[in-house]
Parts: sequence; structure tokens; C-alpha cells
Amino acid sequence: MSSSLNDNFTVDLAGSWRLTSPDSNHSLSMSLPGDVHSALHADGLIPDPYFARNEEVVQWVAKQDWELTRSFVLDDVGGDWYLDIDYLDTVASVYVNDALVLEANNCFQRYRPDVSKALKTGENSIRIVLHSSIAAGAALQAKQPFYIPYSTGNSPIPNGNMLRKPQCHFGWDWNIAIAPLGLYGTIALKKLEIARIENVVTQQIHNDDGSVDLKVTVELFAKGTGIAQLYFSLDDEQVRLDVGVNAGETSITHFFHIDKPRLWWPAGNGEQVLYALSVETNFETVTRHIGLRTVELITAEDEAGSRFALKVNGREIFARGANWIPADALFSRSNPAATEDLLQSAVDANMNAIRVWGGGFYEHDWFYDTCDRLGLMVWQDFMFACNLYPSTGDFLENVEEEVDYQVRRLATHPSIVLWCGDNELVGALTWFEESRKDRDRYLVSYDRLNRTIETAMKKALPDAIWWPSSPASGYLNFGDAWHADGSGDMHYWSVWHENKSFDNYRSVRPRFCSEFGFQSYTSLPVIKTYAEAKDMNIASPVMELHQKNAGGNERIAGTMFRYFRFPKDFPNFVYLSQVQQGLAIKTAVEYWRSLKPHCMGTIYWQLNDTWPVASWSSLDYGGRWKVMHYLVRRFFQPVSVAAIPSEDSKTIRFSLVNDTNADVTADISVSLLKLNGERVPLSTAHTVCTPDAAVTALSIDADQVPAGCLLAWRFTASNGMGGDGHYVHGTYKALELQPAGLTVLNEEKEENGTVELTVTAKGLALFVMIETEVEGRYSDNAFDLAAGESRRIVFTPAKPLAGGVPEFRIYDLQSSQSVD
Ligand code: BMA
Repeated sequence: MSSSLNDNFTVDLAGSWRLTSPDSNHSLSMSLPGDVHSALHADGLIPDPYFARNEEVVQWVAKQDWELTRSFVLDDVGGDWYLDIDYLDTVASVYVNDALVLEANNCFQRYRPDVSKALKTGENSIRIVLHSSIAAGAALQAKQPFYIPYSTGNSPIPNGNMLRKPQCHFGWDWNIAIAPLGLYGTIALKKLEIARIENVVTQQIHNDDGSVDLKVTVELFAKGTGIAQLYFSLDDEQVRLDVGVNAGETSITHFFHIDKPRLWWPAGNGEQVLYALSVETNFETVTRHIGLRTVELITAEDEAGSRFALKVNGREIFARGANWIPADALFSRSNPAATEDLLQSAVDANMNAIRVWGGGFYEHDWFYDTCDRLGLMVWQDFMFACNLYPSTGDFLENVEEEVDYQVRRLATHPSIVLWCGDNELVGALTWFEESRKDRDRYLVSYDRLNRTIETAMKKALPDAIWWPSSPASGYLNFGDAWHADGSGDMHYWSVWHENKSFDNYRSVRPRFCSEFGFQSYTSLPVIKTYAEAKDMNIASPVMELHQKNAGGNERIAGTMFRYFRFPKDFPNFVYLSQVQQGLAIKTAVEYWRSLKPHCMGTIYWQLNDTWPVASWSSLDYGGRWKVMHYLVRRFFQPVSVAAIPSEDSKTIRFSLVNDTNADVTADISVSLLKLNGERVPLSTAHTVCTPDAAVTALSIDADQVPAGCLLAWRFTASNGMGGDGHYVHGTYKALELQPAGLTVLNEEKEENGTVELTVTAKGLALFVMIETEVEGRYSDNAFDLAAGESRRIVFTPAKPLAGGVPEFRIYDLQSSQSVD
């Protein structure tokens, strides 16, 4: 999506500004869009906030106000002018030539104050005072009719719930707490000629004969009466309308009829066809990419409770995805290329869905454009998370405007399939003494907020799908969706937050699991960006600071003792933490996919990181794939096979699932894998699987697996998909693994700069993982080799290799735990 104004009518104010502190102690240059911390760091006034324990050193920055100033020249001040501002973070006063033109208090709003009277011909000045959100939050809390608690565990910086600002800015159990300030979007002065386009909203009417009517509604804003020329176009079809406008808003509707529409499909289900829609005045052009599709949320009641399935173009789609948090703790550092790389990694790991979690941002337009192109279905939360919130008139009014703006801004994106009221606000009612003691008061207060969001959303976009909260067992159902699995979406955290075993994932049968996660350390090359050699110990203060979940390092280590032997050194601790993370999430996903169509979605926590930190992510900060992401690609493959033990562990069934549109037949061969790496054939199956349900292809009795043997399988499906895997009956630590005798041959491929590596094993090698300091992608990683087997891996560096073939390290399960 894009929006542009003819050059004669815009003064772009992005670029160089002067940043000063009101006490005049600091004066430096700052580029907008940008943030104060990055500017101070670039000027050498603060150290890199992400390095070592610098988070502690930079706390002072957010405790004071900051001022941004610049000047600009206007040759002719005649006419009506307004400022166009978005992603202003957050409590800010804007002055033009010392006249106050805007008091902002919502980072999720777009502001367009009229500044005509404040301007003069010649040189003008503009000043933005960014007020400390810490001070603003405290002042607002003091004014509440009753105390509104926030999650102190997540947020070391208090009262973030008072402000319409990303909640993770105040800290989170994966985020640095520095309460950033800045402006991350547009800042421009624009001339209002006749009328400006406020927003373009579309509605699709899919007719019984297969044709589609696309209703395009344009809202114009004018200062007075006039005639606006409006040009609509959809691909090659063009229409001109002359529209009479009055002061205020005028709404114009035009219908396009598409006789034989080519539909937009989620990834893996068909093409992502996009039609170019543009709406133009003589001064401005707005373009949107329209994907024609229907979406339904199926919540029909059944024996277990009620279903939760997304249906696109009449086909139920199993959602395979992950939760999205902002791409950077300092949002101005995120950019389209890096964001696309993360989303591409999601699709490359066979995802078709992403949940934009409610503690971050409504993302930039280009984020959703990318999801449209890639076929990622977006579950979009409204930005409220894990706290309680005010329900005073001014707060709700602010929220109403925010919802109206965001929903209309994003309305045309085919990728957005569902709007959700918040993240975990119902659960949060049980987290605080105040709300436990007086649940009625806080529940009513919550409902006022939730109702405000719902009403504003439905007013702006009547056809969109509304889900009240994540997790929620249903509409106006305030039950415990962390543990009840019969209906709605579920957040299943018992394995991580309640320290249950991985098997415990098989104790619930979610209809749609929108959060479940397990932590690991960020990869060694990323740890090296914030820790020195002396800090490379999981109990060092630096490593502890880069772990934000209380008890997180203990949980990682404790779980490791449950399943593995003690890793031999720090790099192997990191590696093994990533292997166990992958195994945890694999256990959950494989079982829940095997319940299809009872379960219709698994969205794990979390795809990405905001800074280098130990977390639940499968991608490191910067986009490298952790061990888990390679496993995700396998266990999210549309056709896949999983070994699932029965509750009494006496049998292991091989489940085959098929998320494609057509039946597949899979040839599955199961063998015993001995500790010397020998494969002994055990059983085979030739099984058909329709797209509607998972099937059990074959079962093995546990007593067919001798002690010290693993089960291994390979499969090929009639659609060309295939894969392999192993299953350990018991724990990995019980296995007397033998040295794998791995050798690696590598050669540089001159033509395209990739490096080919051939990895060969003499014995059994599990979770073979290749790593190098250079950023890049491996064609496969974290794979198994039996005795005498080789695998050819292609390493594609992110940037052309400067210094020849880099040094590759190789890990495998046996050597990671071996003391010799
Ligand atoms: C869920 C999320 C996040 C959090 C994660 C890990 O509750 O909604 O708030 O980061 O768990 O604890």
C-alpha cells in the first residue's frame, strides 16, 4: 500500500533535526524517522543499549523530556496546510513557530492538525517536545478513580498501561526495558487542496455465480465546499467521478464488478493474486493491493465444546504459524528488508499464519503488504496486553479513535483474517490482588474497554471477524482458556511456566492453540554481539540480564537435566538449549496436528526477537535460524509424519497429516536405529490421507523397540513431499551414544557465492548442526545421519563472502554431552 502527494503540495520534514534536552546539557543531530536512544548512541553519549549490561546505564534517557527542532522554508504560505504525523511515540507537544498545534498521546494514531494559521512565508520552525512516558504514566495513574494494576513481572518501568504506547516498551519477559521515545513514521507538512483522502476502505461481495463486487468507499476531508475530481482504477478499469464536497467528511462509494475473479489464497493453498486499486485526486494518489477472498471463523458447537477454524474461500485451513513481536526494541531500526526476511523465513518454514501480538505495534503498511504477497494469514490483536486498563471516558474515547483509524487503515489487506480484542486481559484479572478482591469492578471495567474496541471495529468494518480476546473460550466467556481446551483459542503454557514435562502437551486437545512456547539461548554468534568471553557462562550477570523471564535460565537448565546429560561447555549449552526447545514445540505441534480437524491451528510463541536475548523465538535477533526453525520447517510441512506415543507409552502410532488441497498417498518405512548407527527395517505402510483429517498410518508396540534402540522413519508422499525423523522411547540422556565420527568437506561455489558442505558420519549422529559466524541460511540443518550416511548442505551467505570460506563449527548430540 502506498500514499503519495504531488510534490508541490508536500514539505517532507523527515531527515535531520536537532535533539536537545530541556536542561541544555545535550544538543545533537537526530534523523527522523528515528528514536532518541539511537541518536544518543550514534553521537557517543550513551553506549549501545543492547551490549552487556548497558540497559542499566541508559535508564536515565526515558526519565526526562526531549526536544526536537528544525526549520523549513515556505515560499507561499497561502491556502490550508496541515501536518501529517504517524508513529509519534507518544506523549508529545508539537509547536509551529512556537504556536502549539498538537498535543499527542497515542502512538497508534495518525495526527493531521491544521497549521495554516501558525505558518509564515519564508523560514518556519517546528518543535516536538517528547515528554517522558514514565512521568506521564505516573501522572495518569494518580488521576484514576481507582488503581489500575499492571504486570510488574513483565514491566520494570511502571504504569505503561496508562499510555497508548507499545506495552513491551516498559519491559517484557523478552524485552529490554528502556521506554523509547521518537517518531517512526511520517512527518510532513501538506497543503489541503479542495479535499484530501482520509481513507480507502473496501468490502468484497462474493456472488453465487462466482463473480465479485468490490465496494470501494473513499472518505474525503475538505475545509469548505468544492468539487473534487476522483479517479478510481482497478487494474485496467478506470472511472472518473466529480464529487461535491462540503466542510468536513464526504463519503463516496464506487463498485467494481469482477466477473471471473482470481482468488487470493493463504500460502500453500493457491496463488496470492493481488489486484491494484488506486484512488486519485488531482493532488494525491492512494494505492492498495486487493486480494479477493472470503473468510469465516467456524465456531460450530460439537461434543467437545465448539470448533475454532478459519475458512478461506470455502476451504478450512489449518493455521500453522508463530507469534510476531516488533522486529526491534527500538522500532525505528526495523525496516522493510529485514522484516521481509523474517516473514520469508516464516513462509520458508511452511507457515501460513502469523499473529501480531497485542503488546507491540499495529505494524507499518509494508508489513501487511508483505504478508499479502507471501500468503500469511494475519491474526491481528488490538494493542492491549497482560495488564488491566482504565475505562475512563477520555481513555475509551482515545481507544475508539485508535481502533477506527487502524481498522480503516488496514481494511483492504487480504492477509488480515481476524481482529482480536487483546492479549491475555481476561487472565490478567486473576493476576493482581486488587482485581482478585474486587473482580466485579475490574471485569466491568474490562468489558467497557473490550466493548469499545468491538463496537468501533464493527462500525468501521462490519464484515470483519471479531474475536474478543486471546485466549478466549468464546464470546462473553471469561473462563480459563489457559487450561480449558474444549472451545475457543488456547494459550497453553503449562510446560514452560508450570514446569511440566514435554509429554504434558499431549494432555490437552486444543481447538486452536494461539500461544505455547519454550525458551532457548540465542545462537552463539549473536551472544558474541553482547557478551565478552568472560561472560560466557549462563549464570554471569550479562547472561542473566539478557534473560528477562524470572527463573528462565533455571527452567532451561532444569529441563536439560530432565532429558539430556550435562553439556560439555558453554557453546554446547547454547546448542542443547536450542535442541530441547525444538523438541518441546515439536511434541506439541505433532500431537495437535494429529488431532485435525478437532484442532485447526498451532501458532507457537514466538517467531522473532526484539534484541539479543534468551527467549522463546525460533529466529534470532537479526534473523538467523535457531535449531528449532529447521525443525519447524519439518513439522509444519503440509504433509508430514509424526511418531506419537500412547498415553500408557505401550504403542507408538505414526500419524500422517495432509494440509494440501488434494488426497495424498504416503509410503512410510519405519526402522530400528541402533546406537552404532545401523538401520534395521521394521515396518512399512502405504497410506492415503485426505485433506480433512489426520490418519494413523501404522502403530508399533513399544516392546518391539529393544533397549538402546531408536525408532526412525522415512516417508515419501505422492505430491513429492517427504522427510525423515527419529523417536526416542525414554530420554536422550539414557542413550549410550557413541562418537559420530563426523567429517565435513567444504568447497566454495564461485558462481553464486554459496558454500557446499558434505557432512559424513561414521556412526549415529543426531541433530547435526553446522554454524558459522557469517550470517546466512543452510539448505538444511539439525538433521540426523546413520552410519556411513552423508548429507550435502548448501550455505547461502546473507552478503557476499568477503574473506573466503568461513570456518564452520559442527555440533551433534553425542559430542555436545561428551566429556572427552
Ligand atoms: C504470553 C505472551 C507474552 C509473553 C509470553 C511468554 O503470555 O502473551 O506476554 O511474553 O507469554 O511468557
